[in-house]
Amino acid sequence: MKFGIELLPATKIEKLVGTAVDAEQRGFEFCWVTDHYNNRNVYVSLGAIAAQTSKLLLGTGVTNPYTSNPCWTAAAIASIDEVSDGRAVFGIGAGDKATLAQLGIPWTKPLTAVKEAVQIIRTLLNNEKSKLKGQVFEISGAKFNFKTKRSIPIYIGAQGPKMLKTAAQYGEGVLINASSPKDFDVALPNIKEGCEAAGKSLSDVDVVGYTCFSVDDDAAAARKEASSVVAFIVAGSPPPVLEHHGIAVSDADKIKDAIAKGDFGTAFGSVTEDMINAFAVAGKADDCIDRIKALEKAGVTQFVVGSPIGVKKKRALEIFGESIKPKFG
Ligand code: F42
Repeated sequence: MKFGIELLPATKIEKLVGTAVDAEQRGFEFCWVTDHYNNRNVYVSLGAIAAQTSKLLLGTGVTNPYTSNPCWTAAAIASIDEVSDGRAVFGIGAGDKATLAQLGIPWTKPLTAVKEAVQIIRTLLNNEKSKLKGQVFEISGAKFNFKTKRSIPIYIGAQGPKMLKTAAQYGEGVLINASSPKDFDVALPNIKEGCEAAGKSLSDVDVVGYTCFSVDDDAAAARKEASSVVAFIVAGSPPPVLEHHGIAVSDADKIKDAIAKGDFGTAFGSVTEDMINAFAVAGKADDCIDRIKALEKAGVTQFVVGSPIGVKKKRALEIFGESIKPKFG
């Protein structure tokens, strides 16, 4: 099992860099920085982290094909690879419909947009000329003025069946926002289909569990900390996903309504133990180890600790380094 950490540049970049340095020392191999236009910029964050770390692989976790042209994005990740001395990994997903709507950007053909963007970006990163008359992008001969030194692995964020297949077919890795083995049981056949379409084996694809994670010395405190993130996941989950986890749609609606009204006390207070079990990896170190082992059995090859990580991030990373990582060779 490989381990990664998700960082949100909602906090000062200086603080983000501190957490990344800590994560590197605690044995994480990947650092994924999220991309939302209303947070600090993902590439500036990755560049700052690159300057203070030496081993961590640094990725966009994830960018999208819409807020910047794929050629611009390709140059941005190539620049991160240069300043980090070959440590960049590139993560892209469809982006968030509601956020893009705020920017006046229509979410046109998201699956096609990701596919075409990956094609354009890979060509440029291979120091070749990109020419594509696609359904979303029309690139009439783009080429870098500089050379990249190596091929940067491409990871695709995916939830839906078609995107999962596409991710396995066109990418070196698939980033799945899920914390329960049940979700990977559903995802894996699609990933295998994508591998078959590309003539590669499942072991060629890094299957990443991008989880809601919370560890603490006090299990109840860790689970309570996770409940605020779980509330938003439950509110945003479609009925089939809720039903798959045995969660009543009416219970989820209660949380959704409370969030819409800004009544976060009710929303977070309505999160049940079953919801936490379905949408988070939370508890003491041993609880988390058991769940990570179950995820490994279900096919996960990289485990990413995502928000909230713990009650106190610093202590959570200590627990990870001292008690969790050593259990995975
Ligand atoms: N989104 C962000 O904006 N920022 C982040 O930092 C971020 C991180 C992140 C990390 C992991 C992860 O898994 C997702 C993450 N996301 C982040 C969310 C991501 O950007 C996507 O919103 C999310 O992954 C949802 O994508 P999805 O896999 O569910 O794909 C959507 C587009 C979908 O509907 N897929 C369908 C499917 O079956 O997979 C296919 C839809 C389809 O076929 N569309 C057709 C097409 O050509 O695009 C068009 C159909 C038509 O009617 O026109």
